[in-house]
This record gives sequence, structure tokens and C-alpha cells, in this order.
Amino acid sequence: MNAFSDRRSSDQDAAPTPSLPPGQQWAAAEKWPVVGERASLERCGPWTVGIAGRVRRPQCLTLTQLRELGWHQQRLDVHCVTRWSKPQMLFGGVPLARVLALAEPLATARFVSFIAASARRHDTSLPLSDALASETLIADEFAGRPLEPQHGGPLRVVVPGRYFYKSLKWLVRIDCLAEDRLGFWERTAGYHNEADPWRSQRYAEVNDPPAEVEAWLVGRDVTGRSIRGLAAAERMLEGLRAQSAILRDADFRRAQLRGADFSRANLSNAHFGDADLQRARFVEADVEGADFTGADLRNADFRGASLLGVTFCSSAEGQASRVARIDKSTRFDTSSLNSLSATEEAFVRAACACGGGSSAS
Ligand SMILES: Nc1nc2c(c(=O)[nH]1)N[C@H]1C(S)=C(S)[C@@H](COP(=O)(O)O)O[C@H]1N2
Ligand SMILES: [Mo]
Repeated sequence: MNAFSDRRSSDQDAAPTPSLPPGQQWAAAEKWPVVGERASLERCGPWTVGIAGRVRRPQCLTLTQLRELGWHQQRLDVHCVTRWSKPQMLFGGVPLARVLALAEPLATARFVSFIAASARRHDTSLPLSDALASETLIADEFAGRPLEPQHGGPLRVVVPGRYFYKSLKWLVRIDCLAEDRLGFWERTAGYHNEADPWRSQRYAEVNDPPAEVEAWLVGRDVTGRSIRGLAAAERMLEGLRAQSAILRDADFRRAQLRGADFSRANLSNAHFGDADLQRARFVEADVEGADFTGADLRNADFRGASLLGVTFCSSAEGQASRVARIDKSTRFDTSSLNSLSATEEAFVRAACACGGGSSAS
């Protein structure tokens, strides 16, 4: 059997208690964040989805034709790679299996690639057998209503048991392929191609970091650099210049980063556990899914930063709880705090209200 199938929750009768994969946190109830692209391309004429590639009978289906293939509702837990999860989301749509059956994939078809009507022609792929075994849905409804445009309406893919980046928004084409074709995030951000949240498959392994990286660290300047899997734990990097750098999944645990400037950097899922980040600047940075447990954040500046899925107070993977050092001198936009989980938001609000010298903004 497939590793994903035992976790699915599509059975309408059984109501499984949702459980949380490692390093994930439940998003605040009633909140469904918009992640990645926010809108599709304008299209003229009715929405259609094409099925092509290694199939016997290529198709072009309207939404009405799709629905006639057997529409149903399916509940599933959604897990975003930036660490927020939502339990038992109720999608309505047609099983991918039904759609593919119509097109009759050839024996040589081993992968399926989904393509979006978006400016960058966003795509993602799955092994065909996994897509079928995991009950992938081609969805046009959420909670009994047409899917909203920013969430992929009128039509998106919903893949149970994978990080949500496998669930493509604005589906217009399904290609059956003999060889895999790496998707947009997998190619450009290094996201893991298997994406199993139960195995924390967030990023592909990095083999060879560029030789220059060490020189950049010694010079304490990575401004604008894009570095996968940066290993900088315990380094002395006071005053590091990292404006607009792309440092997803970087390891800065226990590093000395006083006064570092990460303005506008992408630090999603970065590890800052126990780092010294006094006076560090995260202005307009993307720190989604980053871990700051045990970090010293006095006088750090998070104004305009994107804080979805950030951990300040609870520790991942069940270690003893360590909390970030936050006080009145730590600056946040009050409005950005409501994208944190309920626990994290309460912690930060309480911590900001006490101690410290200068005032919060
Ligand atoms: N077309 C398209 N689909 C996409 C993305 C994207 O950028 N473009 N982002 C993916 C990611 S990373 C996630 S977490 C989910 C987010 O879906 P939501 O915005 O409905 O929450 O969509 C996935 N599908
Ligand atoms: Mo995501």
C-alpha cells in the first residue's frame, strides 16, 4: 500500500480526530491564509480543463462536464509547508481518478503534472499512482460554496496527505507524463518533491552549497544572495547584511546575529532557535514558518513582516518548551499578529506588554 493512504480522511462516516504532523500548528480558526499566487490570468470564455500527454483520448472539459463525472464532498486536513494546518476542510469536486479514466492514460504514463492559468504558468506534479491512491480531488467548492478566486476558484487540485503546495490553484491542464516534470516551487524554492508532512519532507536535500558561501559569511554580507539550506548554526555574524536575501530553511541556531539586517529577506522555515537577534531587522521580511524559540528578540524589528506559521513560544517536535525573549522593545505591526496561531499570538501580545525600556509601535 501507499504510504499516504492510511492518513486520508475522506470517509464521510468516520470522523477522525485530526492530528498534527511534526512541526505544524493549527491556524487560527476561521482563517484560511492565501499563499503563493493571489490571482489567475484573465480568461475569455468558459473555464475548461484539458487532459493531454500520454493518454489515449485527450479531453477538454467544461466545469459542467466535469461535475457530471461524479461530484462529491470530501474532508481533509490541510498542511502548508510554512507550518500552518487546517483540520477537516470540506471540499467539493470530482475525483482525479474519474477525470483520468475518461482520458485513458497509456501504460507509459507514470506521472501527472497540473498546470495553472497564472502569469508564471504555475505547475506541480505527482506520481500517477500516488495521485490516484491518495484520492486527489479536482475541486470547485469549499464549505458548500464556489471556491473563491484567491483560493484557486473556479477550479483547483486538492491532494490529501501532501503539503499544500501540491494542491494547484486555477487548474487548466493535466498532463500525463512518462518522466516527472518538477513543479514551480520544487524547482525554484527547493521544496521536496514528495512533500509528505508526516515525514517533514519540506525541502530537498542540498548537496553542494556554492563555494562562495563561506566567503560571504566571513565578510558578513549575503545581501540579495539566494542560498539553499544555509548552514550557519553557532556562527558569529553580528551585523550580518542580508537584505533581500533568499534563505529558506537556513540554519541560524544559536548564532550571534546582533543588529543583523534581514529586511525584505525570504526566511521561510528558517531556524533561529536560541539565536541572539537583539536589534536585528526583519522589516518586510517573509519569516513564514520560521522558528524563534529561545531567541533573544529584544529591540528586534518585525514591522511589515509576514508571520504566518512562526513559532516563538512552543517548541517543535516535542522538546522541552523554550520561549523567545520578547518585550516592549520588540517591534511588531499589531495587525500582523493575527496571522499567528492562537497560542503564538497570545504569547507575543503578553510578552510585548511587559518589560523592556523603549516603547512598542
Ligand atoms: N497556481 C498556484 N497554485 C498554488 C500556489 C501558487 O503559487 N500558484 N501555491 C501553492 C501553495 S505553496 C499553497 S500552501 C497553496 C495555498 O493555497 P491557498 O492560497 O488557497 O491557501 O496553494 C498551492 N497552489
Ligand atoms: Mo505552501
